[in-house]
Parts: sequence; C-alpha cells; structure tokens
Amino acid sequence: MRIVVLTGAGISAESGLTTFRDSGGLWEGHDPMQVATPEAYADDPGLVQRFYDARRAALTQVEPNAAHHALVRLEAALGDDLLVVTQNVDDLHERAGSRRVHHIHGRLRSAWCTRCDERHDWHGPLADGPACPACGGSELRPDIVWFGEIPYGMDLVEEALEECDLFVSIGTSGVVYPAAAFVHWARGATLELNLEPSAGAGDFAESRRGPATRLVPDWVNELLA
Ligand code: BV8
Repeated sequence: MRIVVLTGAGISAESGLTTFRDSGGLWEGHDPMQVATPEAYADDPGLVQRFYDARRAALTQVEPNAAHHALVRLEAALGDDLLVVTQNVDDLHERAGSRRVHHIHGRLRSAWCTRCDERHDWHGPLADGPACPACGGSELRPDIVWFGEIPYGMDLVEEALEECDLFVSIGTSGVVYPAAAFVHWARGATLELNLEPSAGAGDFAESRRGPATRLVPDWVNELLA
C-alpha cells in the first residue's frame, strides 16, 4: 500500500513546539505578514531573522514524540511506499529516524544564500549577518517558504498524491494552500487525524479526533496488525 502522510504543527505540539493558529499560537504573537513574507524580510530583515533565530534555538529544547516515532515504525514496514510530506520547518521527523521526509515549507536548520544560491545546514543565528561558507557574502536568509512563495518540490508531491492508495493528514488546520488542497489531489482513500476538525475535515472519507501521540500510534498499530 502506497501512503502519503501530510503533517502540520499539530504533530509537534506535544513535543513543546507552538502551533500557529491555536490559542497562544505563533500568529497570536506575530502578524504572519510581518514575519513570514518576502516583503517583510525586505522591509525589516532583522525582525524576521530574530523571529526565526528564536524558533531555531528552541529546537534544542524539544524531542520527537510518540507520533513521530510511530511514523518511523511505519516507514520500517513500508519502506519507499511511505512518503511524509511536512509543512513543518522543525527537524523532529528526521530526529525520530524518518528518512523519506519532504519539507514543502523549508527547514529552520538550513540557511539559503541569495547571492550564490547555496543552502547550508545551519544551527546558529542569522541575525548577525554571518558570511556564506561558499561565497563569503552576507546574504544568508532562513531557508523557509514564506507566504507568496512557491512551496518546494510540488511536482514530487503531486505525483505521490496521484499514485497513493491512502492519504493521511495529521495535525494541520487546513487553511494554507496548496497543502490544504492535497486531499483533493489524492487518488486514494483519505483519513484525517487531528485534535479538532480542520477547515477541510468534510473532504476526508474518515476523520478521527484526539492528540497525535495517541491517534498516530493507534492508527499505525492498526495498519501493521
Ligand atoms: C503559494 C513556513 C503559489 C513559515 C508557512 C486566498 C485563498 C487561497 C490561498 C491564498 C489566498 N491568498 C493567498 C493564498 C496563498 C497562501 C495561503 O494559503 N494563504 C492562506 C493564509 C489563505 N499560500 C501561499 O502563499 C503559499 N504559496 O500559494 O504559492 C503556488 C501555489 C501552488 C503551486 C505553486 C505555487 C505558501 C504558503 C507557505 C507559508 N509558510 N510556513 C513558518 O513556519 O514560519 S505556512 C504555515 O502555516 C505552516 O507551514 C502550515 O503550512 C500553515 C498552517 O499551519 P498548521 O501546520 O496547519 O498549524 P496550525 O496552527 O494552523 O494548526 C494546527 C492544527 O493542529 C490545528 O488543526 C489543531 O487542531 C491541530 N492540533 C493541535 N495540537 C494537536 C493537534 N492535532 C493533533 N494533536 C495535537 N496535540
């Protein structure tokens, strides 16, 4: 069975990473148009860099949870028949052991040089304008897909959705496109695992409610039983 799993901030919530839209979420403290658009970066790069430096630093305080680990068990059973497509910019899937993970909105622990177009694994801050290890320039920006920018690897995702037997959406509110449209691109069966109904809950054949650390291991156990 070929499965595509889409994950959002909800899968990392129980690891201690703030989601975007839930109460006390990231977008309560920050206007996304002020910190997550290319225009915002042009207007005030310091503000944007500090926003992402803080989130990058926060990664050292969190660990993958039972939901991330359950997907690693599923990958061990399915191999290349499982693809995890994540909207998350954290690295908790990889730290849990997932290999087949595609970040459509980029990664916090990556810096992109807009002078030489190289990308570099990056764990430290960017606000102090460090030099690009490749060209020496000081034009490193967060390797993040902001609003108005094209998500990464849409061809790969579209192909996987057209060929999948099952599409499962975990911990996402379903309000940001194109990710919110994937349920319509999926050829196979569809299942949502979420704490609350997402904006697209009605578009899924089945929708289960609850915390990811319970729903995802239960679903994987069921599948592998
Ligand atoms: C694009 C990186 C063209 C940054 C992000 C009008 C209509 C339709 C679309 C648009 C429109 N106007 C503009 C657009 C396009 C825009 C968009 O969709 N805007 C929205 C706001 C209307 N989209 C874009 O600009 C995209 N680019 O369209 O380019 C194109 C299109 C197609 C093909 C080619 C080109 C780029 C969007 C990417 C922006 N960057 N992130 C950063 O991280 O700082 S988006 C960001 O928000 C996330 O990555 C994610 O994608 C999105 C939503 O966040 P979620 O992950 O869902 O988190 P949220 O907090 O919202 O929800 C959490 C959920 O988890 C909740 O449902 C909750 O119940 C649940 N939950 C909580 N705890 C738990 C849990 N579930 C289980 N267990 C728990 N414990």
